[in-house]
Amino acid sequence: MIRLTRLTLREISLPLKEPFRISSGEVTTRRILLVRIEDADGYHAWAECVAGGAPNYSPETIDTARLALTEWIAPRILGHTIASPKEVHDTLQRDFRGHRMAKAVVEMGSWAIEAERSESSLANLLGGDRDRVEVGISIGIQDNPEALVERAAAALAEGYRKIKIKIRPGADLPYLEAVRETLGPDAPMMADANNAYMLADIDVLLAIDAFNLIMIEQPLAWDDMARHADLQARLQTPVCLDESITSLERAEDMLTLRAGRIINIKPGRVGGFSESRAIHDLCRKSGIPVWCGGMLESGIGRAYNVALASLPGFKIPGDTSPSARYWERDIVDPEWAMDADGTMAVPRDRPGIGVTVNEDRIDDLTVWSTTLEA
Ligand code: OSB
Ligand code: MG
Repeated sequence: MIRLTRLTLREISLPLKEPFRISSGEVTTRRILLVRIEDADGYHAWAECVAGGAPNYSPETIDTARLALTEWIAPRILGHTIASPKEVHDTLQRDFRGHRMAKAVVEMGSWAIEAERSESSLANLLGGDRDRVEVGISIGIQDNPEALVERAAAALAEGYRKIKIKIRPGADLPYLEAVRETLGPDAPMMADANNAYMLADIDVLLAIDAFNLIMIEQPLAWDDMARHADLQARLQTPVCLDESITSLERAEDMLTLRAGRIINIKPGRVGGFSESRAIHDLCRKSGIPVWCGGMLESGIGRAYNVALASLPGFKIPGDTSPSARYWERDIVDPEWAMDADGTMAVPRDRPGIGVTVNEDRIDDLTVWSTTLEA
């Protein structure tokens, strides 16, 4: 039984070590919405909403999430006795369209509360069965192929098990070619286009096929399925869907239409852990590998991603890079670290999210804060 009594919403501003550019936009300083969730018995958990400052990845933003949390999510949840985190999910879906990132922060936070209450690690509570997860890196669009090669080679040398390269028209073939040439034919490379192409760009997409990538992530429109099916039929390289998979039903559609062969699961994008696990289970049954994506999370959001990535169907290294890849100083202790073999420890021996939240540092970074109570 869970009875949440207080949600404290805070926006913090955390500068990235270097700007992160994708085909649809650039982030220099990450605006991050954190939520501190408290229950009637005095347990609490911090959770992170993955929405960004602008609607270039999904229609949601920090500001729409604040509105949804304040107006619709908090009133449905606060003060109500709820049997399980899954019931939080169901309660938030009923006659309530969209706003999945805003819903996810409360749904995932309620899993963390449940973990605290049962003195279980989040990973164990979710059904994770690994002590370490394999880590990949997502490298933003660079000014020229040489700059990209330098970063990709450094990442491979650091031990990363998957090198994801952001691409867009004008920063694709020569960039991928240069990296493949330097890293060698067996280096684990993939590309992520964040919707930058159309079917009319088929010649470029067919040329990308020659680079022997593990996958190409979301080449076409953010909400498309049918055209991805058309494209997948013409490509050797597996298509991986990210933006298009907003629910279990969309994952089913991908399977039915053969619109892709791999799914990037971001729990925030699909409304939380209940839906993430359902997608994971479906994919496992269907022989579709999944991996855990990232949204430039702070150490709090990263804790949730690492816990999810410890589930058995997560067969491909995730975008769960260590804290130091993003921030001068993270907001959790210890910071997330990667070993030289490109793996990260899953904190399965600690109850809750597995790291200590540095509340003083959060105070220093806070832009605004508001408390909602039952
Ligand atoms: O498409 O996976 C994406 C970051 C922001 C928005 C979308 C994406 C990304 C990344 C970064 O690729 C992954 C990470 O957190 O390192
Ligand atoms: Mg992506």
